[in-house]
Amino acid sequence: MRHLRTLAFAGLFTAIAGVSGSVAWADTVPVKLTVVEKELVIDNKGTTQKMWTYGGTVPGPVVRVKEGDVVDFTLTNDPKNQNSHSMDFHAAVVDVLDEFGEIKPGESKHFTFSADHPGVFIYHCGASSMAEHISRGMYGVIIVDPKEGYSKAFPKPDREYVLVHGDLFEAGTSAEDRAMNNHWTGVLVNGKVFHYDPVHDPNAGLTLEAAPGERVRLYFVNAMINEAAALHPIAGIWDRVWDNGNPKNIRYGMQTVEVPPAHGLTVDIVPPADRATNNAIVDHRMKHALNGGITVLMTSKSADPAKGRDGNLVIR
Ligand SMILES: [Cu+2]
Repeated sequence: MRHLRTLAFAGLFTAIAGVSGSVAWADTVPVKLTVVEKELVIDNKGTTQKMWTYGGTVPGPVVRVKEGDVVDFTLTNDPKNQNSHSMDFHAAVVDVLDEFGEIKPGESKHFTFSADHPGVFIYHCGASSMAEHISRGMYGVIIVDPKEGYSKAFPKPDREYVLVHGDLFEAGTSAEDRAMNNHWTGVLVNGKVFHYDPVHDPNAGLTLEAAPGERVRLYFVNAMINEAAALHPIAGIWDRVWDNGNPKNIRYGMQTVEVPPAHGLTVDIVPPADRATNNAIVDHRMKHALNGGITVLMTSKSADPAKGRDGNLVIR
């Protein structure tokens, strides 16, 4: 898993006093992403489609910083690309025409911003037509961990996963048709339809895993361009939900949570401790679920200890 946080304290030595009186250090975190337009596998049987990506994957690399860090960002538009591109970090408060402006193939752009709001945010391309750039795969997740750290209301999870739902259109669908959702064919879960669902797709070889009773945290982002996602864990209940991933926005015992386009949230599920179980994490809008938007979370005592731990948040 690409995990772009670096722990260099160089440059910025700003002490941040948290509400609890604890002291955290703000870091400057260098993040460099290159836009790559390429053929990419979009399902479990190996079908490819021309996608536009940050760093060659859909979603792009997870960026993870802590509240108060300065993100030192450089975007490069590969000279082999055909299109102008840009970067819109939803975790940033800047100028849409300045920092978020587009650059041509062969150009680079640098800007910084302070990640002052904790949570889970989408980043995406904002170049015209935005409908085409996002739905061809130009999106990813930035997690801003709260400076207060964990607490009783925001406990440390045993496993963490990132799930991003995006659109799949028929190859060759125009920007205008994408904007109107014409020729829509399915939901990409971390870049593939039914990516983690061996129940509905015999070619699927991956699932999310946990041991019985573990607290599993999902950072969920809806990158679909026109439609909300109705996130529900079949055979489970969201123990806690933090809207936008901010620990202050807490709800308990939720069944289905609506996630608008270009929004994110953090949810915890705690499967039973006394048995092995399965949950189907779905976008409960049936056309979304039945066209790719289902993820199986398996719990067993033999769960892979590497999954959902140590920065291994996106299972590929
Ligand atoms: Cu773009």
